Amino acid sequence: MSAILIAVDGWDPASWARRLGEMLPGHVILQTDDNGVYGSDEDLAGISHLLTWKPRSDLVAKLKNLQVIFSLGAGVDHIIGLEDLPDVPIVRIVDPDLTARMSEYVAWQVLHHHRQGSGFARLQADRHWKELRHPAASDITVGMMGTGVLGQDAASVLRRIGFRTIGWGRREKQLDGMDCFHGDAGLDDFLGLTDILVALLPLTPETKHILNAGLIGKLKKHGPLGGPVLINAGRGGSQVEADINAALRNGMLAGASLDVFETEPLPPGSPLWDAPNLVITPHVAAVSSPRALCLQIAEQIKAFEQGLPLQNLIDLKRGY
Ligand code: NDP
Ligand code: OXD
Repeated sequence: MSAILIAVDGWDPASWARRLGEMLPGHVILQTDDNGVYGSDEDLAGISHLLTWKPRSDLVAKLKNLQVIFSLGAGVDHIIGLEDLPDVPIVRIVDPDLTARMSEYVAWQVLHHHRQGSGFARLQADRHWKELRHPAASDITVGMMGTGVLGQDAASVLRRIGFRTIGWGRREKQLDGMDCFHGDAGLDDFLGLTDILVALLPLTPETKHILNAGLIGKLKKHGPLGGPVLINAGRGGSQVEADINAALRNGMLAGASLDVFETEPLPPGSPLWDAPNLVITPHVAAVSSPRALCLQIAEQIKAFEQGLPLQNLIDLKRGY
């Protein structure tokens, strides 16, 4: 019989354990206790399936019979860096509920900058009735950095509103409705056309610190928003926060929205908290319904146990 361990940091695993127990009768389900402890070494040695979000770095080495790892998020950087990672399949979340929520976040932030959300909030605080003008959406090019599951869906929502979209990825790709660029060779051309940059990249050695002053300096300078805007909902490790803070203060960026940070929670002393025209959200862009995600994982576990192939596997060599 399979034994499942739910090992998470910063969430209560109890509702996940209850739901999975209902969906997978007959399975042993262990979870992190209030002190973040998972179980005895003997219990851990019996675990076949690990469901995890930011596990302790020494955990997987104790799972001597592990057969599969499920990331409880779309990203897997919290797993890839673990010590003694065994050679087992790693599955990530690809789920319509998560995807829809990310597209909502991207549309919300793009529209916030397009329709001068911060400017109107300031005017309201001053009880000042004043019209601020905005360009047509069709005059603005949103550059999707990352044209995977999330980048493609968000781009289609933005196009429906009227924005022009272009994309940049690792590999050459053709997508309906957007010109695509790829690799180092395509990056500068992509940036030079981009008014609003939306980063939806996984964190890998190649994407670490990619959102830095050099990159910001290559975004389109004299666009309809008076300067480029950066939105990052991928991973905080892809950004250089000191550079983004400086760019917002010296006008290289007209605005930004960050959902992810180099250190989470963002430390109270970070200068980003009061950087001009920056929207900060606490890694909530696509917080998904545990019900939807548990159902999907339970289906995958059942399929795996019947010898059927797993879906949404990550490629360890590419790192995502
Ligand atoms: P996918 O794997 O479907 O897409 C990743 C995209 O990034 C692909 O287009 C890929 O290129 C591109 N990419 C990866 N490495 C590079 C590189 N070195 N250079 C250029 N492009 C690169 O992932 P998802 O769209 O599902 O998710 C993206 C990320 O969003 C997740 O990894 C996670 O970090 C983050 N996320 C954040 C959430 C939040 O709440 N803030 C919620 C969910 C996810 P190619 O197409 O060529 O493979
Ligand atoms: C994810 C996330 O990867 O929430 O799903 O960041």
